[in-house]
Amino acid sequence: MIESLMQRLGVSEDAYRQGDYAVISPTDGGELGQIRLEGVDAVEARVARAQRAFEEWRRVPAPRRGELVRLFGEQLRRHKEDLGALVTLECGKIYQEGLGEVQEMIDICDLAVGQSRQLYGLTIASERPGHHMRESWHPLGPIGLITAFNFPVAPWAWNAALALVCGNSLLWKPSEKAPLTALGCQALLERAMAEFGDEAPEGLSQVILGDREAGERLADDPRVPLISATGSTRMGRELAPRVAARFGRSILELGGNNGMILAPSADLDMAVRAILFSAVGTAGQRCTSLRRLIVHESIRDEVVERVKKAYAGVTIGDPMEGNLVGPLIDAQAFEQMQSVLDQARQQGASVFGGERQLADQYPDGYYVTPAIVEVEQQDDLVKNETFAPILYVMSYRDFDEAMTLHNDVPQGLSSCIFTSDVRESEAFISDVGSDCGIANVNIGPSGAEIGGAFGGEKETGGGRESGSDIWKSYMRRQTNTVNYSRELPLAQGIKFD
Ligand code: UN1
Repeated sequence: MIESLMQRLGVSEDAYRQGDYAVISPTDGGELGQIRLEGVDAVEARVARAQRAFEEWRRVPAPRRGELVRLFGEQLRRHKEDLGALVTLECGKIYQEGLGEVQEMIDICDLAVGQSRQLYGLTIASERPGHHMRESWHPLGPIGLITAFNFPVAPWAWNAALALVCGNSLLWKPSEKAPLTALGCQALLERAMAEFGDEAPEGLSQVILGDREAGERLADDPRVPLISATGSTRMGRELAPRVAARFGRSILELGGNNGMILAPSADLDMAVRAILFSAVGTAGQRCTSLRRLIVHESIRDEVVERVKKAYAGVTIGDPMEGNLVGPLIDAQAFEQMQSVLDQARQQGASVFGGERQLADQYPDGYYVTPAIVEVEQQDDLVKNETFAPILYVMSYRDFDEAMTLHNDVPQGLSSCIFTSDVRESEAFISDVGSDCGIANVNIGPSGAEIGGAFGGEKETGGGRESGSDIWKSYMRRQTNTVNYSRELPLAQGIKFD
């Protein structure tokens, strides 16, 4: 299967059959290919190429740059099933979600094409006669993109599509756990470049298959003005100071610990469906996965019972075969989940689910039953993000208590409330409500559309990607003052003669 997928995507066999680093599928632990990991010298050479490509690409008019992204979007439409299946094979998310991820790529391409004609600046009133002031936006440089295994292609595309129309070149370091999807995306982009013609310079987009050292080399390079990274809070804590030390900018999309406040007035049918998708979808390996359910004490028992019933109907197995839950990424993720569940039991929490499944059929595939952990209080275990399907359940008495519990975690990515009380829903998204980058009403915390800004506060890193005015992050702002008079008045009325 892998051969035919890679062939249709346009990746040559050499790229994934000749190396000493094995790429493993989490579905059954089988080997998908072997790649060569590049060292720091190769990164150095790639940055130099990216710099040259940037110097040419920034001269191409922005709407023409948009045309390249349009062609890329067409390639993605044509190969949605192939790339979606590759995401499933390499990362284990179910095929429907693999397709969904490619759809996010297509959507951001559409947005970026429109944006390419709207890289608007401002005109500003000058205090001096015969003067014009304006603000304009210019391309930034080679952009470094670091992505994670769980969403191996969409976050790259959110950054890449906008960065390209903004006139930048790209250096992409994908997760070592998901290099093949990166090669697939690169091959499709290269096809779009070939169709686009000579204006797209060689080296406009490059993939760096490397380990942590390669990532650090990229982060340290002063020719790369912006690093946009998705991953764990631990990774961000190491990366951000390196980039800051050379005054580079970073966009960080790190861990989440996403909560739902479930009020007594909520439509429980809707809430249970939302809980199921957001806690169990992608086997709990989305940064937006629902991890904390803060439910009103009066409905707690009913809700827990209904959620358990919904969990019992979830099919676990081969992610290509119409199941709802695929495997965890690897043995380490499984062990981490088990260790957290053991600690919860030791602390007296009640644990439902969490067992390994299908071990006979897939000795090297780590399938689990999603877990529900009822806790009395929000302790350190709950405050930590465990990248696995564990849903903590806590109850609250009044709205203020729910809000306090909700915000009392170090992360601040996504959040939601289910309620029919407009006072509660408005308070939740008010200045004193959720402290997260994303706050939803009667919708779960995951599955965001690309039109909004995506990212969060506190340990989530503060970065934003995707829609809204995020394109500005990939450009440099310039303030221009033009004197069209025959005098030279100074600002602030200063006399200097
Ligand atoms: C991620 O898990 O890193 O909102 C990204 C969502 C998706 C993106 C998740 N659109 O769940």
